Amino acid sequence: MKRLILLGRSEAGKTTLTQALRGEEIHYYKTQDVHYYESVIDTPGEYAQSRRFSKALALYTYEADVVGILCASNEPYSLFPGGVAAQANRECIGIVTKIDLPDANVPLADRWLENAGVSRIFHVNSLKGEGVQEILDYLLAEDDEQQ
Ligand SMILES: Nc1nc2c(ncn2[C@@H]2O[C@H](COP(=O)(O)OP(=O)(O)OP(=O)(O)O)[C@@H](O)[C@H]2O)c(=O)[nH]1
Ligand SMILES: [Mg+2]
Repeated sequence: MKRLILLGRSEAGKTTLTQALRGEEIHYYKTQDVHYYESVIDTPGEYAQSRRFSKALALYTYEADVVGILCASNEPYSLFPGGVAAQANRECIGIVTKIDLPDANVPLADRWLENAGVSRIFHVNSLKGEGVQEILDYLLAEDDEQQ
């Protein structure tokens, strides 16, 4: 199984998705440093929001097989500049989170992630587990293809 690193602003839903991917009970936990698991690396949103700390995230991508750029469906603007995925020497996927929210604008989040240059996009509601299996299948399938 490939290891996925999750990047995105604070509150984007990285920790909740990490818990869903790992089959854990969902509980709120404010991420203050990088959490390194076998299949997922969970990062603090503040790292992505700070010019200085975002450099640390670039280094952490080397520890992963796939870079996951998260965008919540109700974010007011995208944190990720156009073409930023090209800066990673790993495959970059997009993940739209919180698709269940009443103010969700999934097509807009899709456009932002496409502009960032991701290879494909997943849609999740981590609280209900919706879309989570698709990410797991993708991480497992990629592994099979390599063998
Ligand atoms: N409705 C809904 N709420 C979600 C979803 N995913 C996460 N949340 C909520 O959004 C809030 C923030 O989620 P976190 O997973 O802690 O966000 P984070 O990206 O890890 O934030 P930082 O640790 O600050 O970087 C929590 O209250 C979650 O319950 C989702 O798919 N749907
Ligand atoms: Mg977190």
